[in-house]
Amino acid sequence: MLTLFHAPWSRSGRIVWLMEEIGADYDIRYVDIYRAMSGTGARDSANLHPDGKVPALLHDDALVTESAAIALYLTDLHPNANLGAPVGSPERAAYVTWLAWTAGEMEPAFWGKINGTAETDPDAKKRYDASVARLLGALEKGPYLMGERFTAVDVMIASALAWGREYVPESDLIDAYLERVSARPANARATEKDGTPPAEAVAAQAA
Ligand SMILES: N[C@@H](CCC(=O)N[C@@H](CS)C(=O)NCC(=O)O)C(=O)O
Repeated sequence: MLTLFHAPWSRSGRIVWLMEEIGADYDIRYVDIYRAMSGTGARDSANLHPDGKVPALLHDDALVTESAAIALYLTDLHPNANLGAPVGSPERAAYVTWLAWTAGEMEPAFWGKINGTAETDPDAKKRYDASVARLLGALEKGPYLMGERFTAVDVMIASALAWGREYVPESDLIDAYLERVSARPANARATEKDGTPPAEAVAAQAA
């Protein structure tokens, strides 16, 4: 049994999208979180994440947190969905590298742009420029970040780009890429589930 701890319009939306791409059988547990940018919301005692964040994924009794780890876990769990790269496959090295890069390089680089340090700190600027160059380099080959095949790397990166489009330079390549991936039916289903929790889910959680 897979249960996703999810807060609308947050980083857990990417995991809803991934679940829909996989066609996984899963439940969403809608929880509240503290939202630093608006100063709203609060930690929810129903959320099993050790830091009160989302996403968190419960697989039977096993808890996985960190978006990149969850993406790897889910694509390994569902190899037939062909959204990852199994151990031993030629694409495995690139796949785990991209996933770790999203968390270890891309997110910190983009935050540097959002909070302004990329304008004042040469190291933050170097990191930001390198991240943008890596993205554009991959998209020049395209049509997806790992080439011909759409993978969980696209879910991770496209969701971040769509959220923070204004912090990445104007680029027809990026715009066309976002258009291509957001036209996917799984993306539309995820958007529907992401927003307002269905009334039945709220009632079930309150019970
Ligand atoms: N590195 C984590 C970051 C998770 C994260 O910061 N999530 C935000 C929502 S976008 C959150 O839950 N914030 C609540 C808080 O900071 O208390 C991941 O990628 O999963």
